[in-house]
Amino acid sequence: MILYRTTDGLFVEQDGRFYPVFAESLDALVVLDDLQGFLSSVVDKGDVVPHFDIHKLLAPIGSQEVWASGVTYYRSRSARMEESKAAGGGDFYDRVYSAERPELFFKAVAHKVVGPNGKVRIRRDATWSVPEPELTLLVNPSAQIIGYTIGNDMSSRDIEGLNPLYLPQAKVYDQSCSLGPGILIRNEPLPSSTRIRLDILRSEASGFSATITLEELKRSLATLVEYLFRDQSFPWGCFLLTGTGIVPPDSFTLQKADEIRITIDKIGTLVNSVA
Ligand code: DO4
Ligand code: MG
Repeated sequence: MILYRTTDGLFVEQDGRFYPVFAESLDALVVLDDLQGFLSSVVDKGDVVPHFDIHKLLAPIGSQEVWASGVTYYRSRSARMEESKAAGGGDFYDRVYSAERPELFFKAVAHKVVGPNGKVRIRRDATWSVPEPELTLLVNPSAQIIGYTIGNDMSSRDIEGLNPLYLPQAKVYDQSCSLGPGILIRNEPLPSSTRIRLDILRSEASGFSATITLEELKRSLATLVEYLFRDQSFPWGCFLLTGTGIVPPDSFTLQKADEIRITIDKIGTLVNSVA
């Protein structure tokens, strides 16, 4: 079942049919003890809407904080070691890749998040920017993973490469995060064969495409969530991006009007363009 937030309210989709969800907000759903059970009962009632307008989709977020994990794939470790080598920062990425404690950082709250078909931004003071396509967890206040969506952790590689301490500036700015199109609500884990695909389309055909599977994710999702909830509470739950395994070659930087398409099996495709 996929939960969507739209300008007309919340809807759940199963087998291509859409059902209205009469809840006050996404927050009210995330705090339920059994969201999957609740949405199944909505579907069972059979109140199908005749037409679902995808142009009305909003980012599937309410009062949740958005956090992100870093260097959870070998490709992210290698790319970052290279970009920060000149500044003497390369060693940090290798050390965090092998350490027991994962890298976790604050990414966004709702007003910095862009929804499906919205525009993500390149920082005005950045010269080298990339999207980071990441499986994103919806975690309830009791630290249970209750859903999965697609996240784009927009990043300014030149700023992070100057000094790892600049990471919050490289990663956190208006429209630096995108989520959607909906949330796959599911209590069971996703199979490790789940594919994440990134396509960057550019009119002059010099875009980029790559695919990776969750098999290459170094850490378990449960461990990432356990560290995030250590000494920290989330009354409305939270989103956790799980890191990128796809980094375009060093010669690539995003440009205005590029279209970014991120597809994850069973969840869908998140499409954004660059403002
Ligand atoms: O260490 C910097 C951030 C890493 C990150 O965002 C990622 O690996 O996805
Ligand atoms: Mg990332």
